[in-house]
Amino acid sequence: GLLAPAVPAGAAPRPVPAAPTLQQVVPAPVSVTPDPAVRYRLGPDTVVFTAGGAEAREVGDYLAGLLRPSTRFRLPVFPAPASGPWVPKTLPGISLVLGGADARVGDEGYQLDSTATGVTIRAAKPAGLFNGVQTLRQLLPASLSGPLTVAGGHILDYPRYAYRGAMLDVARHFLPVADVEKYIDDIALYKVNNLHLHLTDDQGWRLQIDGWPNLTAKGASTGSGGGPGGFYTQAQYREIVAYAESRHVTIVPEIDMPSHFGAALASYAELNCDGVAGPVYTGLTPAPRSDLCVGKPVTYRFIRDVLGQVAALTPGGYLDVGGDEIQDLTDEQYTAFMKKIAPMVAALGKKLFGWGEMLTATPPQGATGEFWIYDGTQNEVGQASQQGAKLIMAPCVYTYLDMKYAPGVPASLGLEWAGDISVQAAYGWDPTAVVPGASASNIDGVEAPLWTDTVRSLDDVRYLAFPRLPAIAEIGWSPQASHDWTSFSARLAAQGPRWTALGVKYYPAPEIPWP
Ligand code: TNX
Repeated sequence: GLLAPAVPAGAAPRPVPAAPTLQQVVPAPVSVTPDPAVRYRLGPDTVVFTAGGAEAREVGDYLAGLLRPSTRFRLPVFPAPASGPWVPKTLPGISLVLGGADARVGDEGYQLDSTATGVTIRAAKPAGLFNGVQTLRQLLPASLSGPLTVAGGHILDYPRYAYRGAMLDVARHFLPVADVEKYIDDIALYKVNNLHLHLTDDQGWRLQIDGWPNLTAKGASTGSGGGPGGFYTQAQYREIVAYAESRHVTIVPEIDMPSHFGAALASYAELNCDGVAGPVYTGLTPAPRSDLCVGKPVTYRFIRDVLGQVAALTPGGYLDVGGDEIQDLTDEQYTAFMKKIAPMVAALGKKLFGWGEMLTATPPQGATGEFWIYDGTQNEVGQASQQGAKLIMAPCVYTYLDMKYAPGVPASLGLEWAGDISVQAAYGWDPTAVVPGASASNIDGVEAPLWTDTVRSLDDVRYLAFPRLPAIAEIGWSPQASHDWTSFSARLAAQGPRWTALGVKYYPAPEIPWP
């Protein structure tokens, strides 16, 4: 007949995969205390209790929604009050409790107790509950089938850095909303809490701006390599922001200036110093015309309008104005430009964010610079941090996910200007040792950028990000004292089947002992 049996008659039964141990978590938790005498087994009667109001309830609904399709369990979500003498220490089932956690968990940490009767996650804030749920997911078998046991014991966990970021360049190659949302889910599994969207560049302008229709009519019409382009309407951008919020991820929007401004220049003749708009550039960086016209008043009217709309659409605290790779402007012009832009961002109630070069030009107090290149500016970046600038570490030689893994790998994807970056290289660095003279207390975190000059699809993004993104996520989350390649590579190996179950096609790096 047409319907072949799923398992051929006489085939050996599939081996039941071993349940993960309590230590098998990426990023490594701060402290893990296994109790081998007990374990919790999820079953058809398991209930999800949430205590702490609507925000705890949302995390409970999210968890149940993740588990229901494969387990076929009902997993009802019941609210329970956060405190009160009658609330048992551990409710039977999975309990997500806001309040009563160890003070060390802070805003994003959690504690997890796994016993014979259930798993309880406690946190001070909803983001902590959400992060605890990411840990719980990794403690369940990747396939979410077979016996669903969670190893017994106790975890106490909180991040080393408040900012763990991934950057996605949707300018060079546009990615539709659904793909961005999938990437948000991908990064949230590793407790990455910021998605930096590179929304504009020479090859494309990807956000609709009211009053400037050519930005999307022309500026979004193509991309790197001359593809079809695309853009987000403001409603779609809001949808991405809301989806990210539901995953406790903050969107950091970047409008790159004063260079990498070519798509805007191509869209409006008046923005060009010579009053002539050329075509949208579709080649590789650098583009022939990239710097905006610093001497024209319309430039600042345009920027004020754009930044105002982006700020209004974005609840997160950061507004990223790029500031990288100046082509023709003098240092004086660049500095004068940034001195005009910084107060605009402040007036919009946002924190100024930009690439490392920006810290050479702006008053460092209150500004955040993303360090990426060793071009001689790194000493100035270190000095700026001593004067109060905040740093995000994205050193290109370790964190640039668009670099190849090895010569010719992958064959038709990725660049090599910052070298090849193996998984071990992506894991082999410490944020405090990157920028000479950097003030350790002003390092806010790490980021893994993914430029899409050669990257065309979500599958491409995932093949480059996995397995390197979890390496950088661990550097951002886990205590430096736990940094250990042998431990990491073993824990990373256990993620492979998870990615397969989630439909993520990853690079099976030879240095990882995949199961
Ligand atoms: C450098 S990193 C760039 C990007 C390119 C990338 C390609 C940075 C701030 N600028 O414009 O896409 O190289 O790897």
